[in-house]
Amino acid sequence: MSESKRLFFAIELPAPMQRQIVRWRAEHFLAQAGRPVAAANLHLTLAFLGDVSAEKQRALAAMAARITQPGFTLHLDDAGHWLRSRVVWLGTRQPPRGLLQLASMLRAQAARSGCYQNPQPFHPHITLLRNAGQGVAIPPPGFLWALPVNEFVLYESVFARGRTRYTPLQRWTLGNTERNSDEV
Ligand code: 2AM
Repeated sequence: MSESKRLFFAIELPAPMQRQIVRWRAEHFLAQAGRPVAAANLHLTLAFLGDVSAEKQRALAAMAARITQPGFTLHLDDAGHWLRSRVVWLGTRQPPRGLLQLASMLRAQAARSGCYQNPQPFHPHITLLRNAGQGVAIPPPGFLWALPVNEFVLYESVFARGRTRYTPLQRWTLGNTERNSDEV
C-alpha cells in the first residue's frame, strides 16, 4: 500500500505578491507578534484534505477536474486576529461568489471522499502569523491587493527538519470549458 500525503486545495499567490505581503507584514507587526509564515508558504486554503492515500488523491483530482466555473478577482483588503487559533490573517471583506462556490464544491467533494471537513463556515484567509499573542495590534485597513484567480492548486504539506513546506502537485484552470489539469 502506498504512503499517504497531507494534502489541501488552495489558491497560490504569485511570488511578487508574497514578497509585497511580507514587506507589509514586517512594517506593521513587531518581530515578537507571532511566528511569521514563510513568503513561499503564503496561500489561501480552499479545502483541507488531511492525510490522503494515492487512490483517494486520484479520485479527488478527477472530481476537481470536473469543476467548471469562471475565474474571479480577489481583493485582499482586510486583516484580523483569531484569538483561539492564535492566527493573524489577511482576507477580504467581500469574498467573491466564485471563491465561495469553488471552496464549497471542493469541500463537498472532499467530504464525499471521506475527508473530514470542519463544519465551521469557510472563512477565506491567508495566514500571516501563527502563535500570535493576545495584544497584537491589527493595522487599519488601507491596503489592497487585487489577485486575479484563474486556477486552483493541489498542495502537499511536508514537515521536515523543523520546517513546513507546501509543494504544488497539480493545478486546474478556471474559466475554461475544456477541462484540463497540469501536473506540476
Ligand atoms: P491555517 O493557515 O488557517 O492554519 C495547510 O496546513 C493549510 O491547511 C493551512 O492553510 C491551514 O490553515 C489549513 N489547515 C490545516 N489543518 C486544517 C484543518 N484541520 N481544517 C481546515 N484547514 C486546515
